[in-house]
Amino acid sequence: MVAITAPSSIEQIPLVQCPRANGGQQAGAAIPCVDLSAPGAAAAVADACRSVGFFRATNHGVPARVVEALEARAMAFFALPTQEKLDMSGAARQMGYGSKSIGSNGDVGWLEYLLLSVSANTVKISSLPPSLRMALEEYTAAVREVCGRVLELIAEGLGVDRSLLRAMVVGREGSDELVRVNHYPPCPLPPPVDCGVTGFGEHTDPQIISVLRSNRTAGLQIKLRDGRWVPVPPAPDSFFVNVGDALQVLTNGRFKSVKHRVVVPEGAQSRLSVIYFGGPAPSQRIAPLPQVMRDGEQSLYREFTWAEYKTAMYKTRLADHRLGPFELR
Ligand code: GA4
Repeated sequence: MVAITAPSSIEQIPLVQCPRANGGQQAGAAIPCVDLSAPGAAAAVADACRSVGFFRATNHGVPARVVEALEARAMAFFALPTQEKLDMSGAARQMGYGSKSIGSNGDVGWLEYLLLSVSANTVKISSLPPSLRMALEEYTAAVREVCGRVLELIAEGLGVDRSLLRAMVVGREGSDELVRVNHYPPCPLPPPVDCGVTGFGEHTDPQIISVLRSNRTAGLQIKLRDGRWVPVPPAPDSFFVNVGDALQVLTNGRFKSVKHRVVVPEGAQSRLSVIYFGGPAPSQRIAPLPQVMRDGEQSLYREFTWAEYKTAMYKTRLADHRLGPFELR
């Protein structure tokens, strides 16, 4: 018999209890799916953002070759020796290549990643391999359009001016757009794994919306309103959209930012996900949109700017309730 010891680095990675009850098929049913090109898309998007804060988007218009090119370049990058990855990605605050450590307040996960500022479609890290940089730029340009389309549909579904939300992110000078490429190597524990290994701990995204795409490997879970964690079955041809904290405030709590996490699946596959985070410009005031408020309705939040929220966010841990200090009542 061979004794298997977990590599020492994983001792620092918290183990998360995997939900067992909800199988893939059944869980998938809890996740709304919206055809972005269908006539009723605005109502369906608004409904999904209200009930779950998360949905799967099909008919998004992003060519498969753009997605596949990025996936191939990113996998090639992650296969490089660690020092090369570090050397290529620079060391700006919290940006660039990272491994196991998320943020700067002690969060850890079983992953390595690239976190890049992509505003105005310039990937801000010039030393990345040119082929990866180009693939990222092409991908970002396409997914930014998905973000724009979803923000238009959300606005329409909320009954506010169609371009109001889109204009905060897409094509807006100084908007704060990030792309994160997460690579989760195969599970470090031999099967059967009773207790899942945390890939990315539970959190909400701070931005307006996030648009995620992953390869065929499972792992993403979302927390439903009733408190159940459900796995999100992989759908490599679709994008998943998350409501972020800023959209929760802009809608005065009508839409809720969704808690999500990644639990590394058992087996030998590695998971690759790419997330575009649509954030506004630092000076953008984040407060409920006057057009969504009913007569006499009070704001649930004290007003803040995106710059203030980011400063507060960098002082928190992943699982913290970042909107807490901004809540009134
Ligand atoms: C969560 C969503 C995005 O991945 C991210 C993360 C950011 C980071 O990696 O630097 C944060 C996290 C995220 C929120 C709290 C802070 C900041 C890590 C962390 C512990 C890029 C983002 O915008 O907020």
